Amino acid sequence: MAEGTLERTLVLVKPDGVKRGLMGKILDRFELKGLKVVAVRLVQVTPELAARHYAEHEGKPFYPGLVQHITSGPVLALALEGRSAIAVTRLLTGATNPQVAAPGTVRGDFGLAITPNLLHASDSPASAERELGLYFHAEDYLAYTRSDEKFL
Ligand code: FUP
Repeated sequence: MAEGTLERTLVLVKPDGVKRGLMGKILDRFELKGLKVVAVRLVQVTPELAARHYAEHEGKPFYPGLVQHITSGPVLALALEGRSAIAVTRLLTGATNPQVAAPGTVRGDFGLAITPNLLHASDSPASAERELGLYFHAEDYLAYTRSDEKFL
């Protein structure tokens, strides 16, 4: 297995995760895996930002509910960095429908419903770059060394 390219990805803990008090538990999964938190913001997503974020889903039956949910309270936006960070973060997130998401994943362990499915995670390098740009500016990213970095 290759060591994996160093990547940066976006995770959003959605309003259901924030309101259920699961921010810490969710962040813990990613931190324990070895991903480095390089930027954080608590954001009230506006309908305009939601439309940009979910542009690829516009017109789908679940789109109005998706926008309603993501704008229904604060989201915790996280920029995570690490080897193969995009794929690793998706793996830890679990399948879109929490009812069939594998145990051990965030959705598999904490959810039952598909629209309030706890979090969003970018699904490709192109999505990660686009989506990070919706929530963070270049100056928001902080560089530092984790004490366990030589093992990661
Ligand atoms: P994911 O990448 O796993 O977040 O899932 P998708 O990009 O396919 O879908 C984005 C969001 O749309 C999901 F997080 C939840 C919502 N959705 C529904 O509410 N109903 C569906 O049938 C599919 C997706």
